[in-house]
Amino acid sequence: MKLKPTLILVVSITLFFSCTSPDKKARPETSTTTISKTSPDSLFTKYQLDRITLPAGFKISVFAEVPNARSMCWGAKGTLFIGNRDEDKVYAVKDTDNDGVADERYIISEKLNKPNGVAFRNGSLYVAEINRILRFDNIENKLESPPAYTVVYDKFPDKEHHGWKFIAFGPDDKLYVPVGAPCNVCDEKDSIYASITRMNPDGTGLEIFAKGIRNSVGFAWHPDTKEMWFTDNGRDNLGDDIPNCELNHAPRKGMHFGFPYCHEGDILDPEFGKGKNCADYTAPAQKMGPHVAPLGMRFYTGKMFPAEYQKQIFIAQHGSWNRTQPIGYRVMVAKLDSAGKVINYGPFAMGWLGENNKVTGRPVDVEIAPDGALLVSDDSRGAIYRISYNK
Ligand SMILES: [Ca+2]
Repeated sequence: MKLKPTLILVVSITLFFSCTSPDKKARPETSTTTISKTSPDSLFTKYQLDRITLPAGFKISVFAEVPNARSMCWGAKGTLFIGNRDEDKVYAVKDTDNDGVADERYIISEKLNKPNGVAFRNGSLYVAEINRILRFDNIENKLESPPAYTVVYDKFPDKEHHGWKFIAFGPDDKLYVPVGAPCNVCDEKDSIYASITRMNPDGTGLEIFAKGIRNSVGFAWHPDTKEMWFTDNGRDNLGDDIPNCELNHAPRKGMHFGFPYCHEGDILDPEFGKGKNCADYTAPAQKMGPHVAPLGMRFYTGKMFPAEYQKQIFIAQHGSWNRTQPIGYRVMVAKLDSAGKVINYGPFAMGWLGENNKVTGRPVDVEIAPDGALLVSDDSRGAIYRISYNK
């Protein structure tokens, strides 16, 4: 491990209210901070990364400290953007000297409503709150003095239950936005619930892409087929061992993945499944284990990892909150064959759930860094880890 000191420079910005056009909102009133210097070794110790087990040749380190780090996306100029769920900010970090440790950190916006999702397109950062999509233009040239945001869309439901959103642009240049079920299990009349929607980048043309999805907090498109894959969190209160959380494959618009009628492809819901048939819905491509809480996922397209990981799916599992024996708290890999079937599903990074069920971290999202390292966000510790490979 390199012993270069880390310079975490937190840039101070103070911005003032400005009112321009009807869809331009107040600038963030962001203020101040600190400059701290922490060595990679002491960060490794602070986050107890000695507990983490990885396949041979891989190692883990701390890339950045970011409070309540949730979903991540890269800008075009090497900026990593990070959303919040339990806090109200959107952050950006940069590793300007390419040593695998972020050395600049910025607050892009604050006082937002669970800004969990971030996506980047043509120089603009898109942020998903509970009921709105916001856009920050030319953002990488304005990190120290972020612009006011433009409201792209503000008609999503305002219910908080499963209301925080992962977002991403698809190969069709549409912004994909999930709308979770506002409950543990329910059959809402408004068909926008329990769906993944998509819209044009300007907020027009909203349509439902897929239905029957309880709460997806992560999706990505296969680099060759351009088909969508997504994670979905199974319902609670059917016991410790059912239903499984799901990895799903949605190659076309209009598919229904079962919720709330059928869970994990083969379990009818005791209440909402009456008179239904699981064969009428699309079963998961992979059952991921009960209550594991799969969130972010990405296809590996970097150059750093061994060939066996190329175009395979890394999946962050946040971990169970109500299972007798906790499960999850790890990064998994699902491997696909050339026909797109999952042929292997197993652990990649483990150890955040330790002896006596001691939890030292909760993976939320994964992202491939420009150098091919795998970043893992952890909202519980406020950190982003970097998993790298050396032969
Ligand atoms: Ca650096």
